[in-house]
Amino acid sequence: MEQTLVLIKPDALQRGLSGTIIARLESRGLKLVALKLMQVGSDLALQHYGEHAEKSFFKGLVKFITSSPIIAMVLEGNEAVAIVRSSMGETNPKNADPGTIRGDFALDMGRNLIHGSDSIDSARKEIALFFADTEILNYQRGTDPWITEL
Ligand code: IDP
Ligand code: MG
Repeated sequence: MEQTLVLIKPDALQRGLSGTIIARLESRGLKLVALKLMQVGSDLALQHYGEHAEKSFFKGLVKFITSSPIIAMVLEGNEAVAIVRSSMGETNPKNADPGTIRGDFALDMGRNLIHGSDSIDSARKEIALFFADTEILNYQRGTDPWITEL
């Protein structure tokens, strides 16, 4: 089953929105298979956001993600990568549809609350950056057949 990395960014924790964000993804049917509260250090931030190293906003992005704790989690489900991206909404909250997390709770590109992997390949790499294999659990929920047609 497909897995994706989600980060609840510092702004979301500071604003008390982590429970709301987890609830939205969990109630969509995605299964939580790993979760931790953590402080991102600069090494991890540079690795995670390395693709943006040349961008003008990179320095601010690294400063922001290391500024206060985050919640990292792995979510599992059919097409989990695309499902999370659609629940997140567009990167710029101005363009994010109402009903999405960014569209309902964010205003600013640099304070857009949530990260979700953008492809299966980046999900695999990002999950390995944030979690050891032993931290990712494999379990069944009684509701699984009511969420996914097997
Ligand atoms: P994504 O989070 O929707 O995948 P990316 O393009 O991967 O968006 O950018 C990573 C993060 O960098 C964004 O979530 C946002 O916080 C920040 N970011 C992207 N573009 C800008 C910008 O133009 N100004 C400020 N921050 C930006
Ligand atoms: Mg991205």
